[in-house]
Amino acid sequence: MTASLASFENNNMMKNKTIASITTPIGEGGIGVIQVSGPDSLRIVNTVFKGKKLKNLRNAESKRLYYGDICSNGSPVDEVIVNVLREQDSFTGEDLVEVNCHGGIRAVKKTLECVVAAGAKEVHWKELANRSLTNNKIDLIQGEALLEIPKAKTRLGAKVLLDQYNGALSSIVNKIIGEIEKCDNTGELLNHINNQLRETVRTAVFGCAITSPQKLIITGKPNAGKSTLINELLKEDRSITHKEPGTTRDAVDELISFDGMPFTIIDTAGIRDTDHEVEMLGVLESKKQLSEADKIIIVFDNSKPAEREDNELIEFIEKLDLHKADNSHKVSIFPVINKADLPCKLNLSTLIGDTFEPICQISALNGDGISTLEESLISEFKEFIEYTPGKPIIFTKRQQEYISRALLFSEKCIQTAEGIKNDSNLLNDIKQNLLDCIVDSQL
Ligand SMILES: Nc1nc2c(ncn2[C@@H]2O[C@H](COP(=O)(O)OP(=O)(O)OP(=O)(O)O)[C@@H](O)[C@H]2O)c(=O)[nH]1
Ligand SMILES: [Mg+2]
Repeated sequence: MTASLASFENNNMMKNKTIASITTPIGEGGIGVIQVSGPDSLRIVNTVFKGKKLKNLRNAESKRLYYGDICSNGSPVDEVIVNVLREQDSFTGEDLVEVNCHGGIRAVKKTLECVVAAGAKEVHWKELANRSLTNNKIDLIQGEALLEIPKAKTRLGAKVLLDQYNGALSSIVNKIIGEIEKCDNTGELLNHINNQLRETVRTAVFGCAITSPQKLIITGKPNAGKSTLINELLKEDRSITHKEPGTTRDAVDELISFDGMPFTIIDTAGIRDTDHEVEMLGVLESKKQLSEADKIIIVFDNSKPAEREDNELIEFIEKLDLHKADNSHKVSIFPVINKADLPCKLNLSTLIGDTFEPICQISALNGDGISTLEESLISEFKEFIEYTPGKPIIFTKRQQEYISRALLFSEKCIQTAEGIKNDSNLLNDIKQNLLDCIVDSQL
C-alpha cells in the first residue's frame, strides 16, 4: 500500500468501524457534505436524523434522497438532505449515508459532531477512499487516482485522472498480467508484452507532470526582463518590474498552465555579486531554486553586450547536475533573447555553447515570440496533450517504478541466451512487479 493510503486504516478493528468525514472544503459555501460509511451508518445517522416523511432511515431505499433535520437532544441543528447508498451502490463498498447540510463551518461541524456522538468515528476524508480499496471496489492504482482527482490542477489533469480512476491504467496492467500467464515459448507474445510495457512507461513523464507540476525557473542577470516575462506568461502583473537592476529579491512562485500542462513558475532574483545583504539573500535563494528546477528559462538581454553576470550564470547552470540521479529526471534549459524590440548589442558568440543555443527571440514587453517559447516548454508532452480519452497513463512515481522494473525484466527476458525461449523466472518477475503495482500487498 502506498504510504499515503497505508497510514490511514492500519488495523483490522478499524475496518469494521463506521467512519464519518466532511468531504467538502471547510469555509463559506452553499452546501457541506458529510459521508458516513460502514456497517452501522444507517443506524447511527437514524439516531440524529428526523425525516419529514421517512420515520426510520434503516428502511430507506438505496439511491434515494430524504429530506429532514439533524437533531441534537431533540432540537434541530440543521436542515439536511440525506442520500442513502446501500453497499452494492456505494463507492466504499459498504452502507453509506451522505448528509448534505448547509455550508459554512458551523453547520457542517455541528452535524459531524452529532454523527460522531451517535457512534461514528471521525476520520480524514482519505479514509473513505481507503475503504473502497479495502473492500475491493477499486485497486491500488484507482485508489491513487481517487486521491489525486480533488487536487487536479487543470481540466486536462482531471480528465486523465478520472480515466485512470475508471480503470484505464489498471486494465492494461491486468491485460499484460493475463498475457504473461499465457506466455509459453513464443517470442511473438513476449515482444507484444514488451511493446505494451514500453509504451506505458513512456506516459509517466506526462502523467507525473500532471500530478506534480514541474518547477519552471526564470533566471538571468539583473534587469534582463525576467519579471516582465513572468507577467507576460501569467497574463497579469504578478511580479514587480523596474528599470533598476536588483528589483526582484524574493522568489515569486505561481501555478501556470500551457495547453493544460501545469507548471509552478518561479521568478528569481538576478544572479550577481552584490554587497547588499537583502539582495545577496535573493541571489542565494535563486541558486537554491535553480538546483531544484525541472525546466530553466535563461533570459539574455538583447540590448546590452554580454557581461560577466551572463557568464557566471552560465557557469553556474553548467555545474548543476542536469541529469539527476534517478535518470528519469532531466533538467531542460530554454535560453531566450529578450528585448528583441531594442537594437541588438548582445554578442552571442561570446556566451553560447551547445547547451545554451537560444530557442527564440522574444519581447517580454510587447509579447512577441512568447507563443514560440510556450510551445517549446510543452513540446515533450505534445503527443499526450492531444489526449485520447481512456488512454492508460502512469501518474505516480510508485507506478512508474514498478512498471519500469517490469519493462526491465521483459527486456532481459527477450535477451536471454536462448533467444526466444522464455525464462520463467524472468516472466515471474515481470508479473510480480505488475501485481505489486496494482494490488495492495498489505490487504
Ligand atoms: N524594451 C523592452 N524592455 C523590456 C523588455 N522586458 C523588460 N523590459 C524592461 O526592462 C526593465 C527590467 O525588467 P524586469 O522585468 O524588472 O527585469 P528583471 O530581470 O526581473 O530584473 P531584476 O528583478 O532586477 O533581476 C524594465 O524597465 C522593463 O520594462 C522588453 O522585451 N523590451
Ligand atoms: Mg525581477
